Amino acid sequence: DQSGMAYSVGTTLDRFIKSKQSDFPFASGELSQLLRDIALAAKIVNRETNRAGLANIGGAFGQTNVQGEEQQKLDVIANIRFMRALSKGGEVCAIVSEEEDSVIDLQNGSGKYVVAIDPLDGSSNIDVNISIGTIFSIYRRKTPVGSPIQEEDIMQPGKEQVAAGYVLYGSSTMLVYTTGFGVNGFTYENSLGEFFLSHPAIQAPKDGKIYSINEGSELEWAPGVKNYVDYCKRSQYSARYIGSLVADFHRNLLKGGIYAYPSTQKNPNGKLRLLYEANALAFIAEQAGAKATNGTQRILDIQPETLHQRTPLWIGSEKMVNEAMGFLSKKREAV
Ligand code: P6P
Repeated sequence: DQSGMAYSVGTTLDRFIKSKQSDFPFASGELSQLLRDIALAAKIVNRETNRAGLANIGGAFGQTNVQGEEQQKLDVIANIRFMRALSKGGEVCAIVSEEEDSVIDLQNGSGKYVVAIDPLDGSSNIDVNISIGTIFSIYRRKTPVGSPIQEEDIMQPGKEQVAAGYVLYGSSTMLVYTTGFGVNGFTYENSLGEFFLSHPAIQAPKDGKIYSINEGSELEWAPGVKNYVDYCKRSQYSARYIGSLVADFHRNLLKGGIYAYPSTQKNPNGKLRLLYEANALAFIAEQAGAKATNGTQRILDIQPETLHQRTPLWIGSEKMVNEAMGFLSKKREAV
């Protein structure tokens, strides 16, 4: 934080956002409001997530949903909630969502911001009560406010992000975000309905002993990937792979570690999406002193070509990502 002022743990998200507005000398408070809108949607999705287990037997408790419809999938609900929060707020002109085939143009003549979002990643984990997450990126539109949305407003490289964050719906629900002045984590207190600053100025350990990769795909890996994973085993690292990107990323950010989703035969460009998964986490990683590449290039430098394009992702502690790149570039063979 430029003012160098330490923030007392326990301040609320609202107070924190307001206090940080001074980071943007020309801020008119729209980004602050947008962050509040996202936090509100996160609170609602958190409540729906907590109820998900019961919803499936909702009938037994007489809790059919208000429309009396068949219980929608939680990722559909999350998408509706975030889209509603983002369109109601008034600061957003366009949305790219994992759940929407094309760009949602809000026809909002005063909206300055474009949001790319994965409303609920890892939704296959919901039914088995594993942590899941929301991932979001915020950009300023390139073309004049009020003019029609153009491709250049949407296809921006990750380094153009104004803000990025994730919500982790886990043993406790956390909101972690950056506006380019460091990374701060907030923990949700259900009984008060508030996020409180719990992890100020997060800095990722430069090295770590945790590697996260789906070893079930080992036979599909390029040799460099196999050589790196063998190196992890010889180094007696711990394998931790939850199958939920936000949960794996968050643990590695705090404890030190690397998450890798390389290209495989099934997913030659990797599985994760550039616009609303890799870019947001890469911005956060770099702001926390960590690193994110696609195996050869910095994630934030990648010029997007298509809305839902996938990218291989190597993200986490700087030293671990650099070591992995050494194996991928064959500078280091398996010893
Ligand atoms: P695999 C969840 O579907 C997800 O997008 C990430 O959250 C997770 O890390 C990854 O895919 C798991 O994919 O192929 O290892 O099951």
